[in-house]
Amino acid sequence: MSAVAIIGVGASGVAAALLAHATGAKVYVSDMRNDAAAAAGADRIRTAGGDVELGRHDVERIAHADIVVVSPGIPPDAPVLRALGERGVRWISEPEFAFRFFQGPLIAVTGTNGKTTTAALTAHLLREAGMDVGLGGNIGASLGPAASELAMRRPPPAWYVVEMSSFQLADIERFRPDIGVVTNLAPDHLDRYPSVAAYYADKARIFANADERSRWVLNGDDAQVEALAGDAPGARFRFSTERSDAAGRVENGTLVLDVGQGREALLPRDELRLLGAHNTANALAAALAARLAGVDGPAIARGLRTAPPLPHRLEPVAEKDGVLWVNDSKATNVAAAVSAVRSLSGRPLIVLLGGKDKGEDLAPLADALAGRVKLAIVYGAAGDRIAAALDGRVKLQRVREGFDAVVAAARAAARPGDAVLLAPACSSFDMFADYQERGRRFAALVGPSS
Ligand code: UMA
Repeated sequence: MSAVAIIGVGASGVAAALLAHATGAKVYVSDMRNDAAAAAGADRIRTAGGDVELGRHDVERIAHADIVVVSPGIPPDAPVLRALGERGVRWISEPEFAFRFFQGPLIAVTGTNGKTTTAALTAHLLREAGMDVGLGGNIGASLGPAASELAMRRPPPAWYVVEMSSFQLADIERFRPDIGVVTNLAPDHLDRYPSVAAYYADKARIFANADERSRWVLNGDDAQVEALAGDAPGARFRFSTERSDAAGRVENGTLVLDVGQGREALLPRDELRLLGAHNTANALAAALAARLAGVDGPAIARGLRTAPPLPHRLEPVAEKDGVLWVNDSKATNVAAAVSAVRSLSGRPLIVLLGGKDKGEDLAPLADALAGRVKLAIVYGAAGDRIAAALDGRVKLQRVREGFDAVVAAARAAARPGDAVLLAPACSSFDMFADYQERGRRFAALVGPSS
């Protein structure tokens, strides 16, 4: 019987433990935490017959396992990984472990922004064509499970669609998508990575096991994505909102595909329910992935017409007294906040910015906001640094109280015809458990449409 050691008792750890147990392995899971959430995860594993230890990692025991599976939230400089590294022990990420048990073709989606929208939309398009799809990975619990849970599905789905973060790609060995999608690249996670190059190097792992049968859906408007792909083998299909030679493109306002079997017009861009140019790019990426997976043009067009915006992603939450309130709590980096601001350029805009500082260069934010926004309300741990970056370029209000006061300040400043956009450019961890809690609080404070 093989022994599998799993580090972390979150969504990844529990799913990997249940999968390992189902495959007949002896399971040992450990987590530094010892709170109620950890205990709930531990209970699920123990009920299935696995062994769990909370509050410490038994490095000796982990080092003796045949396979070590690590949760993505554990940074490579965590003491437990440093100790294992010093002993020459190798570990793999949870989706790598799951992949070893997948029984069907895989679409993997990575990139800095738009991963979740593109992955969810791809799954929606495949389902529109009647295919059974397993959607999961880094997508977040409300939209899909960890990859290991997908690996346990019986019968297996016709296609697996898995969102992959850089943290998960870092520790793959054999993980090989049949269709790999890279949405875009921009600086992010600099609180974990020593440099942007190190972050991109983990993203590039999606190409690690590429071969001649691989098919890549790549952002043709992003030179960094092209550079990331390098000379990886496989066929390339580019999507672009600007180029007329791309396999997925916009022609006179219509989304068009050409994957080598002739030109297929899908639908006018205006008929997408998703706002913004970046969502046109996401829609083209998903359409290409679905086309390559065998979905025909009419089914893709139908699916694109019906796909609703996902929660916390440029999600209009209310129109009240003539003011449109938009929740883009998922805009946790500068590039995403900039896209959000550009997408709402039709109305005078009040933008809410702040949260935990991830150390990004804020100059592009100042450039994008200058001349475009009526007021920037800045708050939270990053508030002072954002205020300094925007000073003199944008009308500013600094709120030092909690998040409720931020929304109250926006309400006081907004006039009929304005839009208020929560696009914080930061993670939420200074005030909230995650971006979803921040988005929910925003929507609750705004209240229903009048
Ligand atoms: N821990 C230890 N020892 C340590 C350090 C941490 O035991 O030294 C423990 C922590 O106490 C915690 C666990 O390790 O219990 C780490 O769990 P985790 O943070 O990896 O969280 P999971 O619940 O497994 O969720 C992860 C993803 N989270 C992160 O990558 C931070 C989820 O993505 C994903 O949905 C899930 O796996 C299933 O695949 C969320 C996310 O925010 C949505 N992702 C980031 C993003 O998109 O920006 C990367």
